Amino acid sequence: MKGQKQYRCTMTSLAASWSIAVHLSLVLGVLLSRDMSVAAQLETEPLILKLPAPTLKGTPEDLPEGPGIEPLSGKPRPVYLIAKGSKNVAVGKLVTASSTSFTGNLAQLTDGLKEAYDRDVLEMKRGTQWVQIDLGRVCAVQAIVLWHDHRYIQVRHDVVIQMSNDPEFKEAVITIFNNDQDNSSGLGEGAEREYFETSEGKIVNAKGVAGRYIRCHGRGSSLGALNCWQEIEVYALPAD
Ligand SMILES: [Ca+2]
Ligand SMILES: [Ca+2]
Repeated sequence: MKGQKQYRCTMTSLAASWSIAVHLSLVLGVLLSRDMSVAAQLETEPLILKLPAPTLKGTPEDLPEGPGIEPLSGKPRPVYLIAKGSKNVAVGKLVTASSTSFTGNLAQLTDGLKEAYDRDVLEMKRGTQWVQIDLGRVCAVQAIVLWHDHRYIQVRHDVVIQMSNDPEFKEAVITIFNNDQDNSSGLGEGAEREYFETSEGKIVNAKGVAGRYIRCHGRGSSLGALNCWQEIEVYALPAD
């Protein structure tokens, strides 16, 4: 009798678990389909960038390689789709940094100029350094495009991009890209690979994260210890 009772209890709890599971999957299904319909409402269009001319210095033969580095693509980048109506909201915006520059000034990061000339490059000291853009208001950021220094074909180290509404980046910091795989910059282990940044720049998908400040970290490159910057573009829709 005792055994039968236990069996009945087990069957009852199994039935209850099954009904909870079915209920949860229905709720999840509703939530997922609602998310997908929201995503479907966002119409997209190709991101059109004003690209600088490629460097005349050519491609070195001894490029760094390894499992942590995306090989250099010799082909033009495929069309990148972005939420329709996205605009570069970084033009002329205030830039601050973790250190002063040796050459160039911070305003050059958002001045629209990014040719492979020395005069279009800001050089900062070695070690992990950051530059930060104040968009002036909270924006739903779709993509961030980086041009560190395409005078030379190189791999920049510890590219870590974060967003926050706190200018000090002490609270509610969202990391949207991190390729510091060995955590040498101490911001967390990055899952992304290092990459060669050419005149096409690097497009980082910001997935609509809302924020006012964007902080871009770096730690030298495969060619030198200095931190260099030419331009940062931030494509966004106005936040709700
Ligand atoms: Ca510039
Ligand atoms: Ca590193």
